[in-house]
Amino acid sequence: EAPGTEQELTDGFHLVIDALKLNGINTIYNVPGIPITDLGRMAQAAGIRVISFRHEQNAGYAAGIAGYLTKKPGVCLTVSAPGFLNGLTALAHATTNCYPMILVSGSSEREIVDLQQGDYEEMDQLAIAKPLCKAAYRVLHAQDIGIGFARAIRAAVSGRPGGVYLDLPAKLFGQVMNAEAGQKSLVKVIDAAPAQIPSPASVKRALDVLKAAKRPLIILGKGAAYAQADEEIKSFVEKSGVPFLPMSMAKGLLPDTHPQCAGAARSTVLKESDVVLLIGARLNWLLSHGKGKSWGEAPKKFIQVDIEPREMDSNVEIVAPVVGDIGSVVSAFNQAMGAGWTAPPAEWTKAISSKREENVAKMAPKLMNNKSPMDYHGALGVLKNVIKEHPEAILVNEGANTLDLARGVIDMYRPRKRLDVGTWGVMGIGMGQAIAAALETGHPVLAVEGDSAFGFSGMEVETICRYNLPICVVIFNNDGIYRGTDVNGANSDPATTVFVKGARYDKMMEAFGGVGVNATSPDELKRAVNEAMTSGKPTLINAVIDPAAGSESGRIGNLNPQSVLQKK
Ligand code: OXT
Ligand code: ADP
Ligand code: MG
Repeated sequence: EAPGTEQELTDGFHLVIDALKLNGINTIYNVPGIPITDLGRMAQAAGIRVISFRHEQNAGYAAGIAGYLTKKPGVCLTVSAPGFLNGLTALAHATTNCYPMILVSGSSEREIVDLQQGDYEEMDQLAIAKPLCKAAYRVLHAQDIGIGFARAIRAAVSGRPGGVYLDLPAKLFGQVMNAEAGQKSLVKVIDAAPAQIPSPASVKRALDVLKAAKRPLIILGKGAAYAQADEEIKSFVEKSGVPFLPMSMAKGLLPDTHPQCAGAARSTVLKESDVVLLIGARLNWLLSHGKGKSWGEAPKKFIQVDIEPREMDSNVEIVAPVVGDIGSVVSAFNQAMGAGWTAPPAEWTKAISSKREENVAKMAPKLMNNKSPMDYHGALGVLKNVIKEHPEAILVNEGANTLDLARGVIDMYRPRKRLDVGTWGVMGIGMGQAIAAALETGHPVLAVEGDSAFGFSGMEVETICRYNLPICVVIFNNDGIYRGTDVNGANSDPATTVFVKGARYDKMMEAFGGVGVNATSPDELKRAVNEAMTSGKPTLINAVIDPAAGSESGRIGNLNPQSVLQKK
């Protein structure tokens, strides 16, 4: 060939990287291996932030929460079969929680997989992923990489956000094509999540119902936090004068200390309200399906704002469904309310305030106790003040008692600062979510973890140290699941819910060069957390909690089936 006539070439590796960059995706959460090791290396060389984890599930939880925090799909990259399956739990979790995420997995040779001839890591991954996510695609030709990523991105973020699976067979990466044609084949997704404007009639119907209420309530869910319509929501809530109840991850959308916040009067407002406006919250188990004892006797009307039409009437009748994106809906509410809006009857708002003050006053002395070993309230009283002094910090939280009590005790002040177990109540989100939160926001992270909960992702403390992230992990170490006091009467094995007594999780952090502290009193805990928040050094504090302090399953013990035949 004469000089100058050879074509300029590109290949599957480079097209994948170019497709991500073209769409503003600048972070990949991954675990390397065949066939995607070089893809990670090349992506890093091309300026993408490639964060390598120790287990795909944690990389997946990181990607999911990155999607929640940024409204861009978080990308998790894994190897085939076992790596794919490890990531799949996180993909299903993202879908369940409405987080936009793309799981990209390498896969084996189609010809061999489909004939089931026993390829290296053989598995029909596309078929397995399909029922667990919003959409699943496979790309077989290099010239389709651009379209494949465009479809994946659009599917993840448009409508109700969720998880998308993208299958990339090993052979694809090495496929070569003309570089110019390759560039042309890429797609920059325009308006990936188009505004969904509510119909004026639905807006009017909703406001008419709300206006006629004597005891109205607004419930804000994590969909409202996801929407990033913070100012619109705040002015709507304030203009309406209606008390609001934040679901766990919606805490801080308006401060928990806001005069209209009914978080500390939860059972009262659920029972006594006559009209309930749900904004980005589903009537699932966390809200007792909108019926039964916790909702009281009196008839109730529900108004629901959601982007997903099929969410309406899922559990009870919705008298005023408003389908649209929360930003558009709430701004339509604000406009349609006009100037003549009257606040709900003072009798109602005063009743809530006094219940709230009563509950807060009841809790206050418990938070001041200086017991050693600590109980949950003594330790949480310290952490409540840490977040008060660092409202920009992100709180990651999992466990049973550790979760339920921290949710009630620690006030949040800003939107999207509380990240927890979500709709499934899943253990294991801790370190993945902490890592993504630190990377995506640049803010310090406080991860408050039950000792069992931490165990599901604990190896990622190495990742935290490797990337030198400003994460302070506080482990509420009560020697077990719910409590550390169970005894097995049948043989010498330990009881099923207890761990090694007096374990020192702080030593795990020290093994990788981070700061480890053993804290046995609220004072020691306070000193150690404050030090970590100012230094920004990776820190793990083993907070020694009284093994007898917790209760079975925290606040959801009622969900445990009971045997009528034998006592435990
Ligand atoms: O109004 P009333 O009077 O009712 O009072 C309420 C509020 O008004 C009031 N309140 C306040 N008072 C004063 N001041 C303030 N600021 C205030 N704020 C509120 O307090 C009460 C309670 O309020 P709350 O919390 O809002 O209301 P309530 O009634 O609790 O709300 C109901 C729910 C359902 C919305 C709420 O409880 C909730 O969100 N729950 C989520 C529960 C959850 O998801 N739990 C996690 C799962 S548990 C279990 O499954 C576990 N596993 C199994 C497992 C899992 N999950 N995953 C996997 C992959 N494998 C296995 C395991 C292994 S937990 C677990 C480990 C546990 O052990 P750890 O060592 O980790 O943890 P420890 O328990 O600490 O040992
Ligand atoms: P929580 O657990 O906080 O109650 P859920 O996860 O049950 O919240 O509900 C979130 C809801 O928000 C989902 O039904 C989802 O469809 C909806 N949602 C998510 N993003 C938006 C958005 N931008 N606009 C409207 N609804 C949204
Ligand atoms: Mg525990």
